Amino acid sequence: MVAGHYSGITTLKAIRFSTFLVATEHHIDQWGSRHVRTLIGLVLVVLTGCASTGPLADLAVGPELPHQIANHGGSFEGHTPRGFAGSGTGLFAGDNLNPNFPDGDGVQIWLSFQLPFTMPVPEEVILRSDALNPRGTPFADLGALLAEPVVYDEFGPENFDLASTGEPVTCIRADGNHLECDVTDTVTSAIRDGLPRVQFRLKFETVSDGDGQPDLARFFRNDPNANEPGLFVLDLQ
Ligand SMILES: [Ca+2]
Repeated sequence: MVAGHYSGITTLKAIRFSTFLVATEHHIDQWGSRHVRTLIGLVLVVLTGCASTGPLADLAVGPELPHQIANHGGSFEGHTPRGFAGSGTGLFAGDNLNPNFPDGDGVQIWLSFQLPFTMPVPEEVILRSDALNPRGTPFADLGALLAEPVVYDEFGPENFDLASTGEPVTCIRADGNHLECDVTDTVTSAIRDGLPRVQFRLKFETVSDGDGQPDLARFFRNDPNANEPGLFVLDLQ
């Protein structure tokens, strides 16, 4: 009886503590502090040292592979021009976004993915979308669509010329609505380093073809100006 009662209290405390950790993770992610994440990860490992199951163990071990992570959506993402400060919600890459857009300038997409506290390091990570809806002929006129790693705490107009943190990879248009980019190096490095998120900027090799007409890779389900989680996923194998 005593042991069962004690076990019940322990389980309740574990659930409350795990809830606290999830809430703490949210705040830590706002700060982007890998050191605090690492410290909490160590605390989780110690606390789960005597237990192989339960909420703490789940948090400490993280998700199993294969695993998918949807894009963050909301205020962490959108598009910016390439030549001047500005931003919008829709996920567009290409040129001549609208008639008022300066001819010869383009736009680029910003994506953010939240990483678990900890997880196994995958062998392959593909950035994938099945929501590609081109306007004009961007893939014929603007070269390859590139995904390059970036790091930012807040998305906004001032991000437009942020330096990338690594080499870009070439994305492949698998078929009509599908896009794939092999981002294994960026994501596995981030998981090994305990980073809270990975972020990418998608842009074409050529800013504009200069014809004054829109050539855009747009990613949406129903509304071109809406962004939502799941328009892109990280596919970890
Ligand atoms: Ca054009």
